[in-house]
Amino acid sequence: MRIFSGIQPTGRKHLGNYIGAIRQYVEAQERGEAILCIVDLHATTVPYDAAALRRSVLDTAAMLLAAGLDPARCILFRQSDVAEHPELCWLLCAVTAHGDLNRMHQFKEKSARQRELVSAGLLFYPVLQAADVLAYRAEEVPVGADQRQHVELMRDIALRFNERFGETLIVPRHRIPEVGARIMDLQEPERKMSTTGSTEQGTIYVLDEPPAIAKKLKSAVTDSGSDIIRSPQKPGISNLIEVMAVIRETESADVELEFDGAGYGRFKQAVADAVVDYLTPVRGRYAELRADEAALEAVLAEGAERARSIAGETLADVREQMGVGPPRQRGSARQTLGDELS
Ligand code: AQP
Repeated sequence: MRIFSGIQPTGRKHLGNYIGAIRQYVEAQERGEAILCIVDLHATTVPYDAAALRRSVLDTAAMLLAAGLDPARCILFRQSDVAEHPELCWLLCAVTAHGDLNRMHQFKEKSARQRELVSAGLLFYPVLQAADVLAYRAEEVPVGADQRQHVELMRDIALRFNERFGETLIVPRHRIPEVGARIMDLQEPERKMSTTGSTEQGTIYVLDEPPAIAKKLKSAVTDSGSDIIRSPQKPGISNLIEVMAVIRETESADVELEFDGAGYGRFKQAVADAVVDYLTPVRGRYAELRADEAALEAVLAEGAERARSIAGETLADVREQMGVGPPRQRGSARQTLGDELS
C-alpha cells in the first residue's frame, strides 16, 4: 500500500503535530510504501520570511528523521524540488469547484486572520494538497482531524477527474488516529493546539526543554472538579487523558482507571513526566541531525529524485488524458529537452 502525507515547514512543531501526524508517518514505514513531503510551497500562502523558510525546511527534515523516519525505508523530500506538484495542481483546477474551495474551514479561518493580503494561494491550498497526494497514486493519507475536509475534497477531485477524463487517478482515503487526532491547547482546551492559532503557554513544542514542558502541563487549564474522566464538560482533563493514552499506547479508559482518585495535581505531574520521556530522545537526535545541513540536503535531494520518477509517470498520464502537450511517447514519462532537440 502506498501512503503519502505532507507537513508544513512553518514554525515550531508541536505535540499536536507529533501525535496527530508525525507518529503516523513513522508507523507508515511498517505498513507500506511511505512517501513524506515537506510542503514549502504551501508555506508561501501566508506571510513568511524567505530565509526562515529555507531554514525551517531543514528543521522539519531533522525533526522527521529524529522521530524515526528512515530514508532507507521511506521517501522524504521537499515539495518545491518536484515541479510535478504545482503542474498537477494547475491541471486539477480544471475539475475543482471554486465554490468548494470557498467553503473550506481552513481557508475561512486563515483568510480572516490575514491583515494585508488574502493570497490566491490560500484559496488553492487544498488543490495543491490534492496534487501532492494524487501525483503518487497514494491510497492512504495519515493526517490529524483538522485535515478531514481537505482529504474529502481531494477524493472529490480524483473522482471528478476520472469521470471526466477516464480512470487515471487513485481515490485516496484519510487515516485519522482514533486517539490523538485533535490535541487541544492546554490553556484554551476548546481550541486545537496549532502553529498559528494557539497560546504559547498552551502549546508544547517538540523541542521544549523538560522544565518548560512540566510548567506548561502543570498550569494546564482544568475544571474545578477532581475526577479524571473524559467528558464534554471537562475538555482540559479529557485532552490530558488522550495525550497520556497515546504516549502509553493504551486506551483512554485504562488511563481513567489508573488515575481514579489521584487528583488533578498528581495526574498532571504524571502526564508531564510521560511527555518529557516521550520527547527527550527526539530532542537529542534532532540536535545531532540538524547540525549537518549537507547531510539533510542530501537526504532531501535523493528523496526528490525518487519522488520525481513516480510523480512524472502520473503527470504524463494526466497530460495525455487531458490532451495537454504532445501525445505521450510510451516508455518515457516526459520528453527531456535533450530528446526534443535531437
Ligand atoms: N492539534 C492537533 N492535533 C492533532 N494533529 C494535528 N495536526 C495539526 N494540529 C494538530 C496535524 O499535523 C499535521 C501537519 O500540519 P500542518 O502541515 O498544517 O502543519 P502546521 O501548519 O504546523 O499545523 P497546525 O498546527 O495545524 O498549524 P495551523 O493551525 O497554523 O495551520 C497535519 O496532518 C495536521 O492534521
